[in-house]
Amino acid sequence: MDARQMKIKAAEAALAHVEDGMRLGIGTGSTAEEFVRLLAEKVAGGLRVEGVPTSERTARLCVELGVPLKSLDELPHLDLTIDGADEVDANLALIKGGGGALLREKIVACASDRMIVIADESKVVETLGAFPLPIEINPFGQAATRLAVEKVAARLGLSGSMDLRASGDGLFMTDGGHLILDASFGRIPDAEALSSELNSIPGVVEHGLFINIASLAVIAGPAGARTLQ
Ligand code: ABF
Repeated sequence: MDARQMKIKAAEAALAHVEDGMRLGIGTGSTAEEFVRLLAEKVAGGLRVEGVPTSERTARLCVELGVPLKSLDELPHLDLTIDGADEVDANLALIKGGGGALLREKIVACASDRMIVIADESKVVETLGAFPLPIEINPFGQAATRLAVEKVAARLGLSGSMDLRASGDGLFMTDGGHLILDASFGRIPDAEALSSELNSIPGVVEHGLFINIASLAVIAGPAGARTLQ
């Protein structure tokens, strides 16, 4: 089974949790896009769902494939969100944001009764942090925010490089008009402490640590899909 087939397997298993009439948060990334393709087939077959996309990119794909969309303001309470991740640990703590959509992903997931993560085995880790942690920051005062993040990291014994995410000739800009600082800590032994420290920095809009948000993860490997919960 190649990487794409594993993403499809995880997406198929998550689709089994989707029921007629559900209000769905729809994630971002290549695994979430496989889910959108499968969902679109079900919609064409008569399944009635309303989706809230977590990015402009996902919104475009849903429109193209005929998945009905609403805004989160129209549907502020969702039944289920299905989204990918960059890392998943055994407690369902996640690093997300490699695709740059972490703010909307977190808002949508937290507006949902349940969040199911879809991923392949390569995303499962013992300790979060090998994947650089995306930290979404306001462009105003970005140098001061970076210093504040460095101080927090040092206090928690974390070290590593921090790079503003680039795109083409310039800086990557999120759907919300913010920048992303990718923090390569290597290991984040206490993700909960880091999360709450980052939340206390005014220039940090949001960060990619998702703790106590996911309720289930469907992990696909060469031998099939398993769940973590
Ligand atoms: C989104 O897409 C992100 O939070 C995560 O960064 C990424 C995972 O992408 P993929 O499924 O392409 O690996 O879910």
